[in-house]
Amino acid sequence: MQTELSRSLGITYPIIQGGMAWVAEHHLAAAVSEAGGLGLIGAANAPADWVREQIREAKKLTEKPFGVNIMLMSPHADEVAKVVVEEGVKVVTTGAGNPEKYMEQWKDAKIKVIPVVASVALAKRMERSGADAVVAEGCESGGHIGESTTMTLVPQVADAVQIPVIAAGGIADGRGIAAALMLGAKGVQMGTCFVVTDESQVHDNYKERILKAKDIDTKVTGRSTGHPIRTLRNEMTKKYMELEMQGASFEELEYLTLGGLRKAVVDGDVKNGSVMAGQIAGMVRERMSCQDLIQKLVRETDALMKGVASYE
Ligand code: TUI
Repeated sequence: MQTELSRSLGITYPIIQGGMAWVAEHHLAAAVSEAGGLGLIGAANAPADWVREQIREAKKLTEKPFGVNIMLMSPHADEVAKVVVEEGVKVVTTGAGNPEKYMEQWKDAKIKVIPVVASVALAKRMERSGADAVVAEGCESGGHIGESTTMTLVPQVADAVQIPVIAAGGIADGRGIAAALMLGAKGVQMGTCFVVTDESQVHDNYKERILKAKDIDTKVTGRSTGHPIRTLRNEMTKKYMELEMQGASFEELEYLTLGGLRKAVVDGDVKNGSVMAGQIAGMVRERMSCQDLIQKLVRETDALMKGVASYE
């Protein structure tokens, strides 16, 4: 399953674990990298010192490359951008914004830079700024999302840029990976299926909600505030929709989703917290180790790719 992407990143399989806020910490990232994929530490809104510590802890668990995802709306983004250079991180992905102002310092440090984009325009701009690849993330994803679906975004981004495209959003098995490769992707990024792995440190209640989710169980809050966030439906999403109808303030609405992520991940309050998950949650049915998950994904993808010459 080697592609130009896996070769350039020095990983065995072109499978990246999403840099999920509060979820993607060093145990998970190291386990994914050890299993042959690329693990990411999600810096989210965390202070730079926390990110530095996570990088150092991950290095104790794996000698393989891993990366850091920088959430560009974070008040700590500038500092975190320096920490990844100082700590010799191999790969940086970015989300929820345009990372242009950091590009030079990262390229100078020989970091592979992979912005997450939700549009062709940003993908082209990132290529011009020197990005090594882009993640084209469809709105099937959990968390902060754009407008386009994976099915429509990935081939349009693949046509628009020369650098490798990584597909994200709605992928959780070999069929999804093979489909992404057919759309022109050279790799995939997956989030929801890694949340339920043995090495993921999220509260058991969170894992159970994903494992029991049905196909239509996610909701998108914040379309009106300009910060659309996909989560599993619960009391929080119900309250959000009610408040939104009543014309609640931006701050009040934001607090409900973003402040609630910690509540769900750490405290296990999956009723009132923000249980971010993608639309593919309905298909995520089993708990297993990162090693077993990645081996299963590779087996399934291999079997499908070998049969692509047939319509049967
Ligand atoms: O970033 C994500 N997913 C996320 S981030 C998050 S935590 C959060 N905290 C505070 C505020 C908002 C979120 C939970 N989930 N995915 C990557 C992603 N990036 N999806 C969409 C985008 C995106 C959207 C618009 C990237 C760039 C963009 O426009 C940038 C520009 O300036 O043109």
